[in-house]
Amino acid sequence: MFCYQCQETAGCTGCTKAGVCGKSPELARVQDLLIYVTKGLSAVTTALRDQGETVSPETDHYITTNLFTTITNANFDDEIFYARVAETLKIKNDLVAGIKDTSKLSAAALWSSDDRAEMDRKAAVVGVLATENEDVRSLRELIIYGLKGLAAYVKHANELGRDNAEINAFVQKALAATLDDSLSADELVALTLETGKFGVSGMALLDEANTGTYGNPEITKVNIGTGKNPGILISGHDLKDLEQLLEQTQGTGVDVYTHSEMLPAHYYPAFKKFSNFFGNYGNAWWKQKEEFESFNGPILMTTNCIVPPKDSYKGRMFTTGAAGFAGCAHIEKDAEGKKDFSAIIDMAKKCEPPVQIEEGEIIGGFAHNQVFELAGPVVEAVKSGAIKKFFVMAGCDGRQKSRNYYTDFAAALPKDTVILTAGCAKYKYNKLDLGDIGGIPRVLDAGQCNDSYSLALIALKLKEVFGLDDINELPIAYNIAWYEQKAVIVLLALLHLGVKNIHLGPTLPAFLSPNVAKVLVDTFGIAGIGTVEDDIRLFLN
Ligand code: FS2
Ligand code: SF4
Repeated sequence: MFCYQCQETAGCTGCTKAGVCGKSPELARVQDLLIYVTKGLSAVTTALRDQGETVSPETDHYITTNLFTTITNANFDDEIFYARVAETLKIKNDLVAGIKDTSKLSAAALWSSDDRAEMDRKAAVVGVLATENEDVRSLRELIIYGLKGLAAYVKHANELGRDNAEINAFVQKALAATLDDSLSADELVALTLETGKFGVSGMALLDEANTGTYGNPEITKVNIGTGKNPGILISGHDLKDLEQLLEQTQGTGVDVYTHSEMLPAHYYPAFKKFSNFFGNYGNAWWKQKEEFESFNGPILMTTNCIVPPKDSYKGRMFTTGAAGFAGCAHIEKDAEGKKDFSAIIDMAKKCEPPVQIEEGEIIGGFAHNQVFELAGPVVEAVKSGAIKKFFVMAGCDGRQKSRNYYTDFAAALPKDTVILTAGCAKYKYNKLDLGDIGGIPRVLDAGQCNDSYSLALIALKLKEVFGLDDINELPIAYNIAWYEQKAVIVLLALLHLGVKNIHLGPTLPAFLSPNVAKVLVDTFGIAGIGTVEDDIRLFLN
């Protein structure tokens, strides 16, 4: 196997024996094959569009979900991947019949097999290392990882009835382009930046889906303690799953707690009406082993990040949507799109209440609409010098000790600075008592990783209010923590919006070849992180 798509990749170069995340070589192999056949299907759908034909939303959504399932920590179930490879080939073989000139199609678009041994043979030669030139490989993978992140956001929007044909067509065109040996490095760089443009569109689509369905996030205090009832813990990013779970748990005596990236659900008005929506339990994804143990009740994983579960609670872990883990029950939609969570609720009723591991409250809900409502005091605080600088510290958390940098950095920032955050990166500092500036908390949490879009809108609004020509003239520094591929699309989206001098840590992506990294450094001023002291000095200069 060879995988280097996430920040925790072995030795900061690539996982070759087994994934640090728990991905086995067999799983890596079939995931490589799924990406290959999805590229093939995308080449066919792109050729059909070039012929002036339309592609069904079902096919668009199938491709999106294929990409999403291969994101780090989303799905560890080999059989789900073999089934998706088979279905992808079936869809593709049906569509190939409509192509007028198949001679221009790539090998991936023409390959097919229903024999598992043959699939495994093919999988072994179509992975990341099949591209020999390291710069071309780097750009292709940068695009693919960005598309995976984009697909995750689009899939959530799809669940709420939103879709965007242009984004779907781009995802497929770009995937197909990663098979095209005639593209120059410059053309691949251009495609990378175009991926960022569609990243902005994808996050805007999801933002409209979330706020249009559940209202605008508002300032909210979230309980981080526990109650006396048994509970269900819901993790991941899918708000539609949460909505259905809350509806189905009404009157059952079971409380619902959020975990990790589901925390920001508390900020939406639509969920506040559920009296059993108790609070948030625990921290970022990587502390699952201890926290799922002590939670006592069933856990529903709606997306990544799954840590391979311990046997002691594996029987209490359920998956749905793009998430999966062999041996954990997977809950599918029925024909009407509804999910039946009764098995989880029945299990919860027989479980002990969660063991309290923390107490108190945390505050969040500072997505774009709420911050725009506070624009007056915020602008005044900047003008008066009470706020000297904003630090965008969005992104991901992870297990490496080097990420303590972000806790130390947040704690060491001068008291006249404000942190803008989104994503699970916030858990590195959202329970520190960093105080407020004239009533404005010093950590403003916009929401999930996809809500980094809100941070971009806030920056654009401040640019407008201060009458600046360039977003980079604002007193905003970007010190972003990344882990998986959703952070890649957030980064590409920020680059598309013209944001420069982003610092990315705790390490730069292993998939950036020295030459590709140089392009990002020279063009956009991307940099890594250093010591807390040096970086604070640098940022405040
Ligand atoms: Fe955190 Fe994991 Fe949000 Fe990432 S829970 S690293 O998937 O997407 O962020
Ligand atoms: Fe390794 Fe990350 Fe790939 Fe898992 S997702 S195999 S940890 S590079």
